[in-house]
Amino acid sequence: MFATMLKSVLKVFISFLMVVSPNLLTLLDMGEIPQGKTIDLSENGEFKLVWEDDFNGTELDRSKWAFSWWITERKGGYWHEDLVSVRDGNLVITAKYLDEPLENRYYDQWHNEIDFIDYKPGWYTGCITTQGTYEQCYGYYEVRCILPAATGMWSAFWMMNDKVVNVDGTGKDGTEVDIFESMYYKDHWWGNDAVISGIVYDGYGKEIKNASIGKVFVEGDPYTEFHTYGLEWNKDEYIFYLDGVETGRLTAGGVSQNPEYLLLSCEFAGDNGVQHSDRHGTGEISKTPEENWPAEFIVDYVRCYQYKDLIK
Ligand SMILES: [Ca+2]
Ligand SMILES: [Ca+2]
Repeated sequence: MFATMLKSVLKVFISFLMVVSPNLLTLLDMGEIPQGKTIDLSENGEFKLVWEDDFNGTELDRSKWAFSWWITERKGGYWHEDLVSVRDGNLVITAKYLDEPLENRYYDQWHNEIDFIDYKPGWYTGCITTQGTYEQCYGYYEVRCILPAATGMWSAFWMMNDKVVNVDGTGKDGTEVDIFESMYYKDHWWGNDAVISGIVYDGYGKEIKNASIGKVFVEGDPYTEFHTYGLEWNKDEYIFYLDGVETGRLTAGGVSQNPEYLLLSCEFAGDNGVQHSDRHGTGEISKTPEENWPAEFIVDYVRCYQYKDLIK
């Protein structure tokens, strides 16, 4: 009851802040699902399937995916390939606390360390990417998945290229496109059955720019049911989809005109491998209730389409 009241009061307060700051509007939008257009992936439509992984094997197909070896210690935890598996037709990225640290097999370019960073006891999960195996400019991208169910979990299907850090006042060189991010599980004070979608460009320093369509509410329970999250990307705009229906569009900064790679990841908010929610507000992870752990990000498939008229 108190939590509900607190939530209502905060919503009013946030609504007031939105008037003051348009950035908060994009960050904290609490609107309904917009009724946009429906994506047409039929043979008669404008798209052709050009790349997919249905995760039908018994291990990750390394011709399609790389483990994200370029970064090992990640925010409030560690990424490790042992937390990534394929079973029952799905990719499973597991998240859990380990008292016994795993061996770090990778040189960490992100931290410019000469030696491997020693992993410590802490929160472990994984990330896979098509960097170096599949990159594409424009098209339609879709994931079908169940989100990890625990406060503090931060799963995402997103795109990047190496020009995202290039500060030129635009996103045309490269833009981080967060097709969906799930960082507010429904136990969180303003969590619910929703994800957020948005873009980031001009790096991650003081020049960082971002835009978001805000919260997108899922009809049903994204933590126990499969839903699809999609992005249509053409030279003029990004169009986000939930279960095949448009949820919003973004054009800020100009749309990326360069190929980008895909990432599927789980993260924990924090710094230097230590979990805390201060910077991203995902909520503190708790080892209890024990039934929350291990949490699993379950992915049925990833599909990439291209506009037929862009295929030579
Ligand atoms: Ca730029
Ligand atoms: Ca599958």
